[in-house]
Formats: sequence, C-alpha cells, structure tokens
Amino acid sequence: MRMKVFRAASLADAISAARADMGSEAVILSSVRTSEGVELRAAVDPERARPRFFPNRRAGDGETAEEARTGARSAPPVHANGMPGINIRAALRHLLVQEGADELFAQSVAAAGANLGGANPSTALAGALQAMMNFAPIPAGPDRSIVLVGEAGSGRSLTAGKLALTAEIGGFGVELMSFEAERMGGRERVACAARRPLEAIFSPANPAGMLTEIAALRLEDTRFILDAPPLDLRAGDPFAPAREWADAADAEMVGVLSAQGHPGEMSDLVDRFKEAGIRRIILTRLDLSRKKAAALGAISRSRLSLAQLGMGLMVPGGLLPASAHRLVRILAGETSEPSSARGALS
Ligand SMILES: Nc1nc2c(ncn2[C@@H]2O[C@H](COP(=O)(O)OP(=O)(O)O)[C@@H](O)[C@H]2O)c(=O)[nH]1
Ligand SMILES: [Mg+2]
Repeated sequence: MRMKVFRAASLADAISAARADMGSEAVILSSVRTSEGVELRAAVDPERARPRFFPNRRAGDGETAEEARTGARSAPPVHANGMPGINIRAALRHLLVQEGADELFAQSVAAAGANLGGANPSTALAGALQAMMNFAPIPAGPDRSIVLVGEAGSGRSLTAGKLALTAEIGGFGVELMSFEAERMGGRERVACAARRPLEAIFSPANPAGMLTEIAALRLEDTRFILDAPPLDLRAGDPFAPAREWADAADAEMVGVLSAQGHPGEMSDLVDRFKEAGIRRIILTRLDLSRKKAAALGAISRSRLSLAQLGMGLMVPGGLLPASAHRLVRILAGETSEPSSARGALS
C-alpha cells in the first residue's frame, strides 16, 4: 500500500490532486477539514489495482487498452472502503457507447444496471439487458416453420442453413428452401451451411412453385426453413411474397438483421419488421461488427425479441440462442463459447 497526503482548498481539488498524482486507482482513506481547506489521505494498493471487468475487450475508438478492459474511463473511482472504486453506471454507459449503442439506450441500461446495486459490471449489465430486452430463442426443433426475411447480405441464407443443421444435430427433421436469384448463390450458401447436397435444397423457379411445395409439406406436417428473397424496402409492401408463403404454411416470419449496418438504417428496418408483424429478430455478423450494440436500442424500444445471435459460420458456435448473459459476453469481447455451451442449442 502506497499512501500520500494531499492538501487543497476544497475536497474536489484534493481529490483531483490525488488522482493526478496516484492515478485512477487511488482510494480515499480519510479527509479532514483544516484551517487552510482540506487534508486528504489517499492510497493505492498495487495488489488491488482496478479489476478488469472486460478482460478480453479490445480497445475501440479513442480508447486505451486499459480503458477497454475496465470499461471505466470516466468512472470516479473514489470509495472510502478501501476497494478499488468503480462507478458501475459510468462503466456500463462507456462500454455501450463504445460498442455503438445510442445514448438513450446506453444511459437507460447504465441506470438500470446501477440500480441493481451489485459491484460487478458484467452482472449489472446482464441484469439490465434482461430487464430491457426480450429474448426468445428459436428452439432446435422449431414448433412452426420459419420464413427468414431481411435485406440482401444480412445472412438469411447462412442462417437458414445453420438453423437446419442445429435442428438435425438435435434430432429434428426440417426441410430447407431457398428463393433467391441464382447469381446470388443463396441455395449454395444454404446447402453448405446445412451440410446438405445442393439438390436437397428446394429452390423453385417461380413463387407459384414455392406455394405448391409449401402446400405439400403442410399436408405431410413437415416443418421447413425458408430463405426468402431479399427485401426491397422501396417496394410498396416488401414483405408481400414472404408473408404469402408464411400464411400458407402457418409459419413464422423471422427478421434477419446484420449488426454491421448503419445505425439509422438498422433502426428503420427494425420498425419495418415490427409493422410487418414480425416478433423475433436474428442479429447476425456480430463477430464481424465493431459496433456490436448499435442495433440494441432500436430492438429494445420496438419490444421485438432477440432470437439468435450470429457469431460466425459454424454450428453451434456461430448461431447462439440469444440471452442477456450471451450478449454481455459478446459485448465484453469473449467470442468463443465455453465448451459446456456446445450442447445448449435450444
Ligand atoms: N462472420 C460471419 N459471417 C456471416 C454471418 N452471417 C452471414 N455472414 C456472411 O455474410 C455474407 C452474406 O450472408 P448470406 O447468408 O449470403 O446473406 P443473404 O444475402 O441475406 O442470404 C456471407 O458471406 C456470409 O457467410 C455471421 O454471423 N458471421
Ligand atoms: Mg442469400
């Protein structure tokens, strides 16, 4: 323990002097008023340096590596109990803003996390996200067929394949269908991700062919996952073909959203999903995104649920059932899942 005494006209000045001299880990042991102002005793304990709450985070914009790992650039770490101080609210807000969250969402989550009253930012963040977001993972054996809708490049085809492989690993049979112009390679991507031969992916030449196949599957009571055409948001009703197929099969339309989008566009798309009656979103490309929290505010405000999180190409690690704890691990930079999660597909 290294201790020092600081004298200044006010307590605030004394604290500033202590932090300037001893760094942000300084803790206040005592302060007494004197005739000249305040006398402050502060200490740093190298054994109890500021804990690294997000040990695997890499530095973001204008952040030092240490700030990224503590999540506490602006936290006034002044606690009289001898613990390295950490301001949970500031740490959470900092982390979320660094990860691209809008200010409103970052502040609301930070306040909710701080109100939980714990000492650990990861736990506080998970609690706050749990309170502010809905999580509804698609089970390995989906109870309804699924029609995946999203913009070109959002990851519909890859996700369709990953969902089908997940079902197969879990012992559930689902058919796979793709409706995408050949040059887009959707069918190939679906087949590859699902580890099925190309011929096993039903891909009709026209929408009527899709309806016929859907009717046949419905008669057999066979579930399917359909990689729908890319949304053209300038069209009158961009969801029309997907909705017709979903209605014919009593299937659920699920929105696919790339986490690499522009924040404003992601927010617009979330609103369009909501208007179209969609209830769940699969947030993809989180492993590639440098602003992993950018869509969370819009999703939270829309009250839509997060179903799965796309974190890469493989199954199971590349498509994770969404939960507050998984989101925290992803935001904290932990990309690989612990091996115990391998079986946790549903
Ligand atoms: N690393 C990574 N790549 C992804 C993810 N989701 C999609 N991709 C890639 O993004 C590109 C577009 O995906 P695709 O499924 O073809 O999108 P679609 O146009 O919506 O069908 C492909 O290169 C995919 O491999 C993801 O979660 N992680
Ligand atoms: Mg595709």
